[in-house]
Amino acid sequence: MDFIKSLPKIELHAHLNGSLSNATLLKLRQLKYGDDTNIDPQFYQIMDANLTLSECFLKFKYAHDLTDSWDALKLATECMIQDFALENTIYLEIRSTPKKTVSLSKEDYLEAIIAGIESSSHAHPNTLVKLIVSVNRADGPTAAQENLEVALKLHQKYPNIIKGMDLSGDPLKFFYRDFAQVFVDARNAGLGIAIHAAEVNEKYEDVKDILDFGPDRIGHGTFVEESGLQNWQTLRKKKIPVECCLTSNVKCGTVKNYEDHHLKKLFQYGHPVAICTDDFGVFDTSLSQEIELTAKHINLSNWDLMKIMQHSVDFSFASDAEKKMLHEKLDQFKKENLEVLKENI
Ligand code: 6MZ
Repeated sequence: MDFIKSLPKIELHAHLNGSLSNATLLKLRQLKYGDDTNIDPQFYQIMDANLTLSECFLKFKYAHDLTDSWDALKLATECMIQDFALENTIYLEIRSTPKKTVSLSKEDYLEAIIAGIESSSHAHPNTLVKLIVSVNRADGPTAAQENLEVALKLHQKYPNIIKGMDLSGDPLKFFYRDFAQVFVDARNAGLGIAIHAAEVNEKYEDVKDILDFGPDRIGHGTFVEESGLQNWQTLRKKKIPVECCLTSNVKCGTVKNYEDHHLKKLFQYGHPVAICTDDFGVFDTSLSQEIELTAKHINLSNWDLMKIMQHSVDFSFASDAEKKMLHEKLDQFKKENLEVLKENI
């Protein structure tokens, strides 16, 4: 665990409103509701694995109520970054769905997160943070188009922060083709594309359409193989990296147990994978814990974990100069820990 604790980490798949610790929720409740600080963690956290994926989505409502103002969003972002920084995360991509609230436009919503990212760059200079603008499937194509427009506008203003677009939300809502043009336009404008794909064992036509488009990365990818040999071959041939979120999948019941997680097979095939938290607050986990669980249940060595971090840098949405800097940090760590790395190959 000491090795994992000190390993410089890369997080590529973390939703803001799913990544709030209990301490953050408390601060947010105080900000919105004053001294009414009664928190029942069960409103937000999934304590056991007996929920369906659709039930998991209800959990986010609790956070959305608390992050509906500029100050709250900035605070939530700062707290999330701090939590990752404390785990020695050297690179973090936050993703979030812009929402209109009583006091915020979608643009304000993203600006508040960016303010949190900017203020954190002083407090946590060792953690480089980027923002991916999400589209929630459940909100439909019109909202997706709005998110694209605001993402493109802010990408112009903050080209070093807004780096990508994501399709997430309940996978049973709408079809990928309903959003396809948004992602073509986002790609043409220079944004990286990360799309949740094959998170559930349904809608195989969606998986095909997503893989044919060829995002820079897919989220989960749990049922790519079940969705058809052709899809599996496309994933492998295009070498589309898969953001794997073990605890999320186990707690949402899409993967039976850690040992059976598809990361195992992908890794054995030499397919690019990243180890990610998804929603560390909701799933009561952390990036270190996810890395440890992967090592334990998938049987990966320290050397393998190191390699996953290095590959994650390669398919991150950082600039080339930033990737070089991140690789240098990992190389330095490697040099300093050569003995521990060798011991456990
Ligand atoms: C798909 C997910 C997700 O955007 O409000 N989200 N989408 N699969 C998952 N696996 C469990 N976990 C989170 O963060 C919360 C939103 O992220 C998406 C959902 O749309 C959720 O409402 P933001 O910051």
